[in-house]
Amino acid sequence: MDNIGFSARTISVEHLKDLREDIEGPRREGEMDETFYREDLASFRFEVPAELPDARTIIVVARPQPALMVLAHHQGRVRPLTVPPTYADSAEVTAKALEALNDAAGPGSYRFVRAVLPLKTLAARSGLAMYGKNNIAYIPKFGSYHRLTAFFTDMPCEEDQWQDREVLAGCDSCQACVRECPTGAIPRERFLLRAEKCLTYLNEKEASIHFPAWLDPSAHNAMIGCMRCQKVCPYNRKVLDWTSLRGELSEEETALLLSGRWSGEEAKALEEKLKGMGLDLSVFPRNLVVLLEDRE
Ligand code: B12
Ligand code: SF4
Ligand code: SF4
Repeated sequence: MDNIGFSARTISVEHLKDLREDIEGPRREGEMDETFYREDLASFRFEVPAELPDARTIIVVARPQPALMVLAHHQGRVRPLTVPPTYADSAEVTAKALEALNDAAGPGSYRFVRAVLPLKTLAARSGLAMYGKNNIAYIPKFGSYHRLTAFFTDMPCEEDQWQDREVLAGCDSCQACVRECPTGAIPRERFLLRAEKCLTYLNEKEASIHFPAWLDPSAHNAMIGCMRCQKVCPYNRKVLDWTSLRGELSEEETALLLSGRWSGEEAKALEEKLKGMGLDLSVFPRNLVVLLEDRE
């Protein structure tokens, strides 16, 4: 898989209970916001999938991915908008990973079923990635610019790579992400992110839900998500300029996106255009409004 740009590691399904404990332990200790847990973590499935009852191995895969740039024409100006790595091409990465796994295993010899599991934990527990203090997973050479995915397979687990989670060596003397985070989501006093404060959590919510009053509008810096703790990180120095320009939005298209009225023929055409850029209309919620209009 290395030859086509993927990195992969394997863990035995025996560790599903340990993986669950990595998530449930901090929850039991009261370190996790319950609403966040219900919304984002309760859907993990820490069991062998019904469609592959003889699964023996979990394969976790990382594929380097650039940040994206979209040029939005708005009120006579061209505004470059960043879409962080991993918000695009998710189906393509999964399909390519599956193809590569099938090729590596020999067509038809083993089955692969997508795993609904905590991917950073899997990557860190297999040694594929290390945690940054910002709780993001880093791989060699590409830092945090990569997409993770995982599969169950009936392939025997010849190498169970389960291990202790590791932190990047430079974090102790750095802490730049702690200082840069606009919402105080990266705590000094503990490792686990305060996910419920993270700008990404706040701006991935539905358009009808208002941003909390304490959030400074100038915190917004990307079309979706937030790039601050990744941009400031020295482990991303080599990938910071790795950006893929995906196209432009006309004044009319930007206005339609901002209006939030995403039905009818025009919206359909915009949806198709975004799809062509590898993006999805559903990933452009209300922070676009704050980003374009509050900072004129
Ligand atoms: C829920 C979720 C979120 C939530 C919560 C994030 C979080 N840190 O938990 C929100 C909405 C805030 C979010 C934000 C982002 N996300 Co997100 N998210 C997820 C999701 C669905 C689950 C993550 C998860 O399991 N969280 C639960 C917590 C408990 O797990 P954890 O973060 O790994 O925490 C562990 C560490 O704290 C560790 N730990 C605790 N103490 C200690 C002590 C030591 C010494 C060590 C070493 C470790 C350690 O143990 C914890 C549990 O194992 C995954 C997809 C998936 N299926 O996994 C994507 C995913 C993790 N997200 C991703 C991305 C890209 C992001 C953003 C970068 C998006 C952006 N802004 O551009 C931000 C990053 C924010 C951040 N600083 O973490 C990518 C990760 C890419 C990467 N390189 O890491 C994923 C894998 C999606 C994907 N397929 O690409 N996300
Ligand atoms: S910015 Fe510094 S402290 Fe934060 S993850 Fe990167 S190296 Fe670690
Ligand atoms: S993504 Fe933004 S808000 Fe979330 S932890 Fe990183 S810097 Fe803070």
